[in-house]
Amino acid sequence: MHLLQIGKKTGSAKPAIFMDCGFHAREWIRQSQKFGQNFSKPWLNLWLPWFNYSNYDCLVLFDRMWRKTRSRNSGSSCIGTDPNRNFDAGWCTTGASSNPCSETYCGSSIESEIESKNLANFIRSNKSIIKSYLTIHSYSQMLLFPYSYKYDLAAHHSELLSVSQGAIAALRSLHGTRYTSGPGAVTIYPSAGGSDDWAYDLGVKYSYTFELRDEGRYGFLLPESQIKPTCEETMLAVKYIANHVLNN
Ligand code: ING
Ligand code: ZN
Repeated sequence: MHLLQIGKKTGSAKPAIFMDCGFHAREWIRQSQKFGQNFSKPWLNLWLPWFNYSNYDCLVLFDRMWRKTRSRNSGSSCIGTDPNRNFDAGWCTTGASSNPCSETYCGSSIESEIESKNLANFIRSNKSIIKSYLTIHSYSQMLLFPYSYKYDLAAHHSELLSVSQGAIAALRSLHGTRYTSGPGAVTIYPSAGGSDDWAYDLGVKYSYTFELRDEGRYGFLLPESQIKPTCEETMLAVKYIANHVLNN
């Protein structure tokens, strides 16, 4: 797995923002963001653009709508685990399945997938500088924050909500794209084992999941003409969050 570091690590330890794209193979739109775009910034950007890269060959040849990892499951002929059900956040209690054939299979254990384990290990070992965790999915036009695995409000709920509202207003200002924001459990659906909830409980306060365009007309098969506008508008929301992180 390749991680890009944009910006220099300095003695004064700049705050870092960790972003990943490509948890779920079929959500192609999210790794189209341009590398390094406008990122000569006072923060360090840690970017994992292809979380689930082993899938792309497979997708082109075999199944464009594949979601999970490609690992084998013992005792089953079904392949893969949902990496966003594989983290230590109420693992496999709600909105996840213990059936290896399910699209939301939580895996044989927490961090059973090499992709989840690598990401969790990296964030754990750089926890002191990572102030924000942003994970990019599609689709639904939502900006989600903890919790998804339970209905309890996060300790920083009001701040996370107001930052999300500022971010989606910035996003909308460019092309008029309307997002909704709120805790995952009530805004999209309850589901356990997600990376944003895990990062938040670890202590990364500004932990958000983006669900990019669209709202379902094209879904995962977003037309090429929407790639650039999606990237541009999303960048405004990311910058809004980054500025808040820097000033807090
Ligand atoms: N959506 C996310 C999913 O994994 C989500 C929504 C966010 C779930 C945060 C849990 C935690 O289902 C997509 N499109 O994958
Ligand atoms: Zn996803």
